[in-house]
Amino acid sequence: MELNLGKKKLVEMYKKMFEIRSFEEKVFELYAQNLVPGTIHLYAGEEAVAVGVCSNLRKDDYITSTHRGHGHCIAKGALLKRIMAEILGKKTGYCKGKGGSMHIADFNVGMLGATAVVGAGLPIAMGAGLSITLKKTDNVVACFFGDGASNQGTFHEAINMAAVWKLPVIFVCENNIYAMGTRQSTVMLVENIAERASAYGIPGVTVDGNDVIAVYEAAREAVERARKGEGPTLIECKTYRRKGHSRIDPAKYRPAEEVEVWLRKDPIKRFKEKLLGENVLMEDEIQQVERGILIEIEEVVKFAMESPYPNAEEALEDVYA
Ligand SMILES: Cc1ncc(C[n+]2csc(CCOP(=O)(O)OP(=O)(O)O)c2C)c(N)n1
Ligand SMILES: [Mg+2]
Repeated sequence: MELNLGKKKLVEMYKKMFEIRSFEEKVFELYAQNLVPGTIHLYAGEEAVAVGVCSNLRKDDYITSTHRGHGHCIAKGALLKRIMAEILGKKTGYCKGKGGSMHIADFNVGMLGATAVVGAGLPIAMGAGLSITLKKTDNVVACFFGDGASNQGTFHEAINMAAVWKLPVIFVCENNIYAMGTRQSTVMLVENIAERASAYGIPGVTVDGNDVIAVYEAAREAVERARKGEGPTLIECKTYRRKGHSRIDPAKYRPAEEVEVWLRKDPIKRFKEKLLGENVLMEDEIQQVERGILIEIEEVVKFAMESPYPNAEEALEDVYA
């Protein structure tokens, strides 16, 4: 982890990571209080991936997301209040309270959408890449998906087509070792999913997905390559979710020693230690940043809690038929 990005950028990255973690902890708390209709898939533990990648993107670049999408939305600059309101099923949410946790999108910040269908983001990212190429702009698309999604046909189809047409897409595999309760090694003979890139003739790299700087560096190279019209890259980020797959899944299928090892590699703790160790930030500055975010999250919750639910008559509005 080399810290030569400048204090401003590093603080911004720490803030985003801490913001995602605090947001997710709050969502879990609200879920436990029965205030969240529908299900949730928390991103806690994987913050370095979304933040490392999105810190290389401009506002007019794009991302596609997954069922585990809150972190991607926040990293790309979507509004916390509207994400939280959507999760609580409120009218002020991104889908007017009718989509919930897995359907958040904000075209104003290039967030093309989360999707509950595993692997469905890959062809959408490929299509956005094609549109960029046809419009001849220098934008890029970052496409987040899991290890499980990399076994879907869409992974092959989208990456192959993006490779052949040299589309500006960064395929980011968040390898957290599990797809629900299915361990990667029981359904794949390759250890590193990035190896699959060679099948499409594009670069593939595996990085420590709990090291935000490592992710940032890998994404920087991939983004530069994509902006120059040299085509896509597959980045595999090895990471781990702190909680179970969804809701209150106790994740009993994960060995206790494994959980312990990964919790010790917590991306936020590691980044904080690095920032303090290299005197980029002092302890009191970090505390100030964290306090500010916790206050912000309280305001976000208040806004969402006080927002109204949609009326029953609105159920058929915004429906395409
Ligand atoms: C096409 C499809 N198949 C199955 C499911 C059920 N499902 C939801 S999440 C999930 C696991 C996804 O695993 P991965 O891609 O590794 O993402 P992670 O949850 O680990 O972030 C599955 C099988 C689904 N939503 N869509
Ligand atoms: Mg997974």
